[in-house]
Amino acid sequence: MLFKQTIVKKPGESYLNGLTTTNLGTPDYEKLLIQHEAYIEALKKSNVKVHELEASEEFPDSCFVEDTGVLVQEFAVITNPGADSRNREIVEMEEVLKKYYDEFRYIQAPGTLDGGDVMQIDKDFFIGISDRTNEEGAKQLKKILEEAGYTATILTLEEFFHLKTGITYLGDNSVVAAGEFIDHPAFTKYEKIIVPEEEEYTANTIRVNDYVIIPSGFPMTKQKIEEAGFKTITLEMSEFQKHDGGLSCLSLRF
Ligand code: CIR
Repeated sequence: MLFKQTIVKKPGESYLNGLTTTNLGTPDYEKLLIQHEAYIEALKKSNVKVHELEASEEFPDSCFVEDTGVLVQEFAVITNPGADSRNREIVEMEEVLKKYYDEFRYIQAPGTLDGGDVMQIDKDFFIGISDRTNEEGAKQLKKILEEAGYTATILTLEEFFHLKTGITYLGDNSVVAAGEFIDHPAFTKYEKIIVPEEEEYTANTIRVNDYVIIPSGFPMTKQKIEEAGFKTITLEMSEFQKHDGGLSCLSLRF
């Protein structure tokens, strides 16, 4: 997938008090910043520009910028994030996106939607209903996308936090899939790199131009991705994993 631009946001110290469903312990702030810097370097190596936003202490989870927007060529969709403490992260992001987009669409209450629940495969979108994205939000996005000539399939998540926690599109008709998505009817037509249960965290990877960026510590999946012909960059993600964050969550890519 050809991307030219990305937006990322530095985590603030309040990150330590952010939302999590894991029991992996409290993140180490110094390590977190080092991991975030390495993420930015990996994006630059993948030949995209990186627009870096300053940390904001009032929004502990705001480094996970992906949840605030869904970007297509024609317009930016400003989401309505499902977690109360995160909802107003969209105010800053809309301002930032005005530098790149003239046309905007909006997910509106009672609809809620997190960008992490949206995956694009060329002209086709998949939207997950999760703890964060409700049916109304998913339907609003589907309508917005279909009006612009895309297709959109809505599916209900059983297990994963966000849709893209469990599946990534790599390009060339291939997905990396874990858990409930391995045999899911919505994805039968794609070639699948199957993630074993003990490596589930690596189902959230990102393809950025010539590279697939993957988290470190998951050798079986890394090998499968490389055997399928993709070049990889491996990043330490432990401090983001502690708060349910993965590689895709940390940037908007367009
Ligand atoms: C949250 O609970 O919202 C954050 N701690 C993690 C968000 C991860 N975002 C994503 O998967 N797109």
